[in-house]
Formats: sequence, C-alpha cells, structure tokens
Amino acid sequence: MADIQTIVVLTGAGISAESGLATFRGPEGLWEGRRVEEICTPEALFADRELVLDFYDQRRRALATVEPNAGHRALAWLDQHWPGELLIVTQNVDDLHERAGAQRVLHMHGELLSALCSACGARGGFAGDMIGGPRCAVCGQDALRPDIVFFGEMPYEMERIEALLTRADLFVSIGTSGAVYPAAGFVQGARQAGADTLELNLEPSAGSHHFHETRIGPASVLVPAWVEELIAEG
Ligand code: BV8
Ligand code: ZN
Repeated sequence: MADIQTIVVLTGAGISAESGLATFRGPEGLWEGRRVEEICTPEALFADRELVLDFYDQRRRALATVEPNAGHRALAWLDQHWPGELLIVTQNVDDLHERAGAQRVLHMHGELLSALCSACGARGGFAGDMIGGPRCAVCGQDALRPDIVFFGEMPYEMERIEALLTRADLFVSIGTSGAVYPAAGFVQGARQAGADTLELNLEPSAGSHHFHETRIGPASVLVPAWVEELIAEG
C-alpha cells in the first residue's frame, strides 16, 4: 500500500459480536418482535417510552457482562502505536473499544453509558437503568433519554468525520452491514479522496463493491492479522 499517514476505521456491531453482544441484522436483530428501526426512533420514544428505555436498559446491563475481544484489542494497540492520525469512528454504542484501551474513538450513534436530557439537552455519563431512574442533574426534569442517535436524527460530529475522510490515506470498515446511512456512504467519500479502502466482515456487506479489497472472516481473526500486516509494512 502507498505511504499511509491518516487512517479512518469504521466499526459496526460485528466487531462486538464475538464479545457476545447481539448484532442488528442477525436473527437476534429483533426486540419484542419489532425491528430496531421501529424502536430506535423519536416517535417510538414518544409513543412507548417504557419500551424504548427498557430496550436500552437491557443492553446497558448486558454490557457489564461482556469483555472486549481480540478485534477490539488489536485496534486499541494500533491506536496506541500509530504515529500518524487515526480515528475509530464507531456505530456501536458499547464501550468495548475504550475498555480495550483505545482512546481515539468517536461514537457517531451515541453511547449506552451516556444520557441525554430531552428538556435541556444536557449530556452526561449514565449507568444503571433509566426506567425508574434519576431526573436530569442539570435541569431537574424527569426527561432523561438514552444518548443514542435514533433513525431520522443527525449522527454526532459529522463535519469532523467528513473532514477526516477527505484526508484519509486508508479507510477500513469492520463488522458492519452497510445498511445504514450516512455511515454506509463513508467508503465512497474516502475512495473519492484517494484513500485505499479495505473491508473486514463475516460476509460481504451491501457496500462491498465500493471497497478495493474485502476480506471475509471473523473480526477476532482478521483485525489482528491486518494490524500486524500494516505494522510490518512500516
Ligand atoms: C440520518 C443506534 C438524517 C444505536 C443506530 C427511510 C426512512 C427513514 C430514514 C431513512 C430512510 N432511508 C435512509 C434513511 C436514513 C437512515 C437509514 O440509513 N435507514 C436505513 C435503515 C435505510 N439513517 C438515519 O436515520 C441516520 N440519520 O440519516 O439523519 C438527518 C439529516 C438532517 C437532519 C437530521 C437528520 C441515523 C442512523 C442511526 C440510527 N441508529 N443505532 C443502537 O441502538 O445501537 S443504527 C444501528 O444499525 C447501528 O448503530 C448501525 O449504524 C446500524 C447498522 O448496524 P451494523 O453495525 O452494521 O450491524 P448489523 O447487524 O447491521 O451488521 C453486522 C455486520 O457484522 C454484518 O454484516 C455481519 O455479517 C457482520 N458480523 C457479524 N459477526 C461478525 C461480523 N463481522 C466480523 N466478525 C464477526 N464476528
Ligand atoms: Zn435537563
């Protein structure tokens, strides 16, 4: 590969699958018989607040029972040792990248361990259950919601992501189906800007044809192998 300075990594639910967290579009991609796209919306939060809060309370509890896997650890090692610019843009709302030791992480779809106040917009760390949980620490109203980007809502820090993609030398997508935009379009932006593009996934994603190279297999195997290869190239 050409001289690589700036790396953008996009991760999805597939990198956390081997840690035991459910993906969206596998058989477990349903919740109470409903698609995530139906639950993860402002309308659903308004129409059935308990159902939506329970969906995230359960996933926040599950988070405490799982560990990062070799895929998270290899990315964290790269983050700690890569001298150039690097950003792990994750669609995941779990904290497994951080728990593996990664620091340059951007949660474009929010985080389970953060709360957003619907009344005053305050965001802050949150643990435990939201159902029957605390009021907003800033405005005191009983208006906390998961700090999660729902369908129809703008993902976080899009300008920062897009600016970095225009400068990327290498764009690597790991464990995502390429089903949801704008994340699914990042590969095109990076490629247009001249980046090499690599996909590491258990099966070809909806956007595989946009990548220079797609490798098929589990993240726990493909990610460490890719990091070793990248470092060996110097
Ligand atoms: C926006 C929340 C605009 C956190 C998520 C029609 C109607 C309404 C909307 C739209 C529409 N058409 C397009 C849209 C836009 C919409 C969209 O793209 N919809 C899709 C369904 C068509 N997008 C949005 O609404 C976004 N916002 O567009 O805003 C806007 C403009 C101006 C002003 C305001 C707004 C917001 C999208 C964010 C939604 N929130 N998550 C949570 O609950 O977790 S989306 C959720 O699904 C994830 O965050 C992720 O982004 C997405 C896809 O999931 P993946 O991570 O890819 O996981 P998936 O299960 O799909 O795939 C797993 C992959 O891993 C598989 O390929 C599998 O093979 C692989 N795998 C499995 N095991 C392994 C593995 N790989 C490696 N190793 C393994 N072991
Ligand atoms: Zn508030």
